[in-house]
Amino acid sequence: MISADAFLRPARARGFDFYTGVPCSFLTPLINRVISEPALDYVGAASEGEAVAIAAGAWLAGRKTVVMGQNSGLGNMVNPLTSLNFPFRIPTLMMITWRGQPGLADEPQHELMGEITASLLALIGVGHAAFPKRDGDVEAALEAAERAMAADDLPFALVLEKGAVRDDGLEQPERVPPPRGERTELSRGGARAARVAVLERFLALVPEPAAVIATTGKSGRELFTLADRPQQLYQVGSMGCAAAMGLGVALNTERPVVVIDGDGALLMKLGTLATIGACAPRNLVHLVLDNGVHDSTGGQATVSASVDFADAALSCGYAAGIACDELAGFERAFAQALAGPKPCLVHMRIKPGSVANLGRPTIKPKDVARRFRAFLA
Ligand SMILES: Cc1ncc(C[n+]2csc(CCOP(=O)(O)OP(=O)(O)O)c2C)c(N)n1
Repeated sequence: MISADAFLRPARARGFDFYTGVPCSFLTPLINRVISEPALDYVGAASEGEAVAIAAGAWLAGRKTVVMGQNSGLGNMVNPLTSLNFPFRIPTLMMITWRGQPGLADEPQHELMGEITASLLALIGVGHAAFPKRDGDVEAALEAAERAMAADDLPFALVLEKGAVRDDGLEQPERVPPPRGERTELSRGGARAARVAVLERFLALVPEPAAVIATTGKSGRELFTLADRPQQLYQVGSMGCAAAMGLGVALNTERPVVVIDGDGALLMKLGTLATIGACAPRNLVHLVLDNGVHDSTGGQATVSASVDFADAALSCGYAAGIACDELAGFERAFAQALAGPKPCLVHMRIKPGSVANLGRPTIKPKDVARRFRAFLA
């Protein structure tokens, strides 16, 4: 057994000072120490997959990151680990607990994941090793993890057994909810615009220094086709993770950050609204292009017709929420979002459909990530 500081201090000396994750009782001593230590940043995520995406954003903005979670939450991480970190080659150190370790008496829900934790990590291409059990082993464990991440630019996991770290208590500030943000209603109920027309207006209005993250599917493909720029990142996979990545970026840059989301994608990870509301980055604009369907996969309806994303964002702590439709409404809404209090969500209702023979980003995700990172540096 080691103390949390015996690990966290040398990790910090190596630059690992951005932590995000979801608690597990095996992780309690480490997470509590991270939260209690003012020199370390910690973002409590709504899900472990969200944490992976937040960390990816923080890495793009130059941080060395650690994702913490239960092996049960490894299931939640599989999507971003395989379709975000892998194609974009984004490393992060992971601390994964080993509930259900064979031979350990544990709850039935951990039995299967306990058996397959190591093989699942291997299967998805995440290198892993045991979390150090003695103070004297910490440096070597960190060195090996850093070497592995430098070799393949991929995440590396340290797997924590029960009782690996001593509990030293928790000091955390009380969360004071912000006053409710302001709603602006700009919807006129007129003809809905096509996504590509909105993106054209977006490109005309977005300030040069702003970093832009586009959700998976046709949003990113249309944006790329209209204008490929180094400050744009197209999330080719990891559906629902654009906002979490945007949060990770926004918390670590002074630049404006704009996330272009889809209704289907946002509904997939709605919890991220609450994480963004709680972290309250003052530079984040969350633009939701709501066509009411999964347009990229053939137009199957989402449930967004009964969802007011501006109200949802305000209920989750955003400083502003704007509802709009029509191109003129979008222009006003986006200008207000850029100039006004943030985080701000702009809910723009659009019509389904895309352009014929739409292309895909021809630049590789790995290069998109490095170009974007250089832009932010
Ligand atoms: C986890 C996951 N599930 C499903 C898909 C397949 N998929 C790709 S884009 C898409 C639709 C996204 O819908 P929305 O966010 O509303 O954007 P739109 O296509 O309408 O622009 C789906 C279901 C995926 N890429 N990843």
